[in-house]
Amino acid sequence: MSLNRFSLDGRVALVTGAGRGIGRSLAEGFAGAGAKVLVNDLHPEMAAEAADAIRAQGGTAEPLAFDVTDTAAAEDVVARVIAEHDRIDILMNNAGILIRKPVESHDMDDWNRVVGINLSALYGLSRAVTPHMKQKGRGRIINTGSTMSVSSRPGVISYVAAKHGVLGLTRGLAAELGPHGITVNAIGPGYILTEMNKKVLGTDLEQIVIDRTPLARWAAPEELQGAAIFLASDAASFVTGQIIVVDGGMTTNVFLTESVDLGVAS
Ligand code: NAP
Ligand code: GCO
Repeated sequence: MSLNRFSLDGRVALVTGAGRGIGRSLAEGFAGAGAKVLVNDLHPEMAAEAADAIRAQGGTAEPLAFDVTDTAAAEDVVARVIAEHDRIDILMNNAGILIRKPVESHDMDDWNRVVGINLSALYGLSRAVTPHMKQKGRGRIINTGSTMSVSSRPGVISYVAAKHGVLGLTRGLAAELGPHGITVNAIGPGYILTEMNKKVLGTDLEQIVIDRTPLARWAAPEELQGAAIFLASDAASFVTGQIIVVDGGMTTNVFLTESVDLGVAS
């Protein structure tokens, strides 16, 4: 075993939604830790560009474009990966979307689309890799949740429900797959500067997030790499069924950060 328990040398990792944003950053992080990364995205050109960028930095990566909600395609991809690489050590279920609408206009199409991508697809891909990981006696499944896995806010009801579901999926799979040497965990990003939040930057929400976050800022996608690499590595060999919330302290903070000196005896 490597002296560096955080190393991913020799591991094969599939990262979904990795054409940009958090997923791309996680793919880069896994590659930097030594993994061969299969870069998934809905868009072939985005997957290819992200994989090219990882190789240009000396990492090992190849694109693997498919729609994570297409269970048959996902199962076919996993079978091809195992046939070609004889292993898939890490499944990083990251792809996700968000719809911001009040309940009265947040219709069932919205609900089904968000739950399909943010929750059902994670189950489909986890099912696809489980037989192989069981045969190997080891595996890492990491799900991208959110602060909305452990809290909520108005206007994103399908997202809150799906992300709470991600936590339940994580815990349920951890319970069932643990005896087979497979750990299942989640990361819960806070407010991250990605395309998903492009529409809220410049609105009141941008400052509200800062005011509610003890670290008083939004985060960069690469600030999620550490938690994901840890969970993917031997360093987390006895960690399963957990969520690592990476939110600058937001979900532990009941006061506006600017009021931090209120009620403190001077
Ligand atoms: P992003 O910038 O929108 O990137 C997500 C990527 O996934 C996009 O390239 C997207 O393609 C792709 N994707 C969407 N549907 C897909 C599908 N069916 N199959 C394959 N790929 C698909 O989002 P992000 O901010 O990086 O978020 C990534 C994950 O982190 C999501 O699960 C999100 O819920 C979660 N998260 C984000 C934040 C945040 O503040 N950004 C915080 C907490 C959790 P399209 O361009 O077609 O959508
Ligand atoms: C929003 C944001 C959040 C983040 C994230 C917070 O509109 O509130 O997009 O939902 O994406 O989920 O953890």
